[in-house]
Amino acid sequence: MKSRRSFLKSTGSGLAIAGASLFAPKFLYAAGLSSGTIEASSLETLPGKKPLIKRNYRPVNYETPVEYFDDVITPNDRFFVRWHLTEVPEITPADWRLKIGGESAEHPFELSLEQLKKDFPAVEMTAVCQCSGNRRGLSDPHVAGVEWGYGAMGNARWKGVRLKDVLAKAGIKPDAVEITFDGADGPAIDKTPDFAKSLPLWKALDENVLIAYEMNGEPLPHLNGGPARIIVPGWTATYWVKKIVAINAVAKPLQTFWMNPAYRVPKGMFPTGERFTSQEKENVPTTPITEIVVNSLITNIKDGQRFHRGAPVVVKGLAWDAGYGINLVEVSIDEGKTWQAATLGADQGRFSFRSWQFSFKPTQSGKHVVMAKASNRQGATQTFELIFNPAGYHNNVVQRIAIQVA
Ligand SMILES: Nc1nc2c(c(=O)[nH]1)N[C@H]1C(S)=C(S)[C@@H](COP(=O)(O)O)O[C@H]1N2
Ligand SMILES: [Mo]
Repeated sequence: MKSRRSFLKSTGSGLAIAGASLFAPKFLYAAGLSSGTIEASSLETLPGKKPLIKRNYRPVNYETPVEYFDDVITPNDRFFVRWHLTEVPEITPADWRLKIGGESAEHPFELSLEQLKKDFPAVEMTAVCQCSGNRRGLSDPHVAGVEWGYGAMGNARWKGVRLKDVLAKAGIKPDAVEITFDGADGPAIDKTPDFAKSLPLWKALDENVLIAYEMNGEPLPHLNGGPARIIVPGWTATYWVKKIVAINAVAKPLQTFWMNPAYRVPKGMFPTGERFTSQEKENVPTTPITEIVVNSLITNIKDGQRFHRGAPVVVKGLAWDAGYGINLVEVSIDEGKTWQAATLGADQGRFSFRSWQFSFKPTQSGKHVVMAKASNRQGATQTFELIFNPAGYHNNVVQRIAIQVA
């Protein structure tokens, strides 16, 4: 069923050890290295992709350069790639099977891609897929894990079927607490545990959670999880299991490395509307990461860029949150002393990136610090100081870009 002839295996010189850093939860105190480390990585082209910023080759971890975010939709060939394990089998659509079962399923069954498309209504939605560790490389002090810059995220139009429709066919027993997800990827020579995740039952039954087989109108690309993946709009990408091959309804909380200790944040550190309580324990100080925090990115200007006095400077960017809806983006051109509202672009759905734009005419020469800050309908906004946590998650620190006016 799975061809092991993936390009990952055929190239021999992998040096990076998959997930090794995840087993060393000590902090690497190297303050001051942040931005240098981010820029030191090289651009490389993976099959089917435009050049992306390489963070690791084995497993494949490549991020999207900021310049590629000039559109609200991130094209498939520019979309970041993140795998925890080195063995990522290519599965042809004809060979792919999805098993639905588990001790809390009444009628376990199996689906081909054709059946999935034929037996359940298709749904399409635009949603941001953002790695929990996006911007981890900017953490100060440094933390262990892939040193992502700003591009471990993307926004695509996903087409698939509702997970809840598929689960209904299997018949969920009243004792079910979680739905578990297993991808076809696996450990090779390294000791990284198999990637398996779960969602609380109530979240798995949310009408926005899909088993997706298309991305931006094309079959889901191999590196982004084809033939099919889970999408969980509003929650960080750790739950968006790629190359999904097994979905189980279970009566006990899933205990895998990827549920605990990985992908957790200290309890109470971040405001969260949606909590994953079956994975919480009274004597454990952490809780699973869930919703994406409010964030924004300036996409068209860079530190040190030069502009002419009296000529308009146009600042463009993106803003997003967990699906409550971005309702305000403010820009400051005086290091945060005063703020003005940017113009928001068209609303492409509450889980999508929202574009924004702001223009001004600098009247004085010298350095101008440009900052952007998004807020959502709940009144949540970005932070000015890093909320430090050992895994470097949820970095939504307001950017500061210094331009030169002459
Ligand atoms: N099967 C499988 N699914 C997975 C992962 C993985 O390692 N294996 N990584 C997850 C994480 S942490 C992220 S950030 C996203 C990345 O999705 P992308 O490669 O399409 O950008 O996939 C998620 N789904
Ligand atoms: Mo991730």
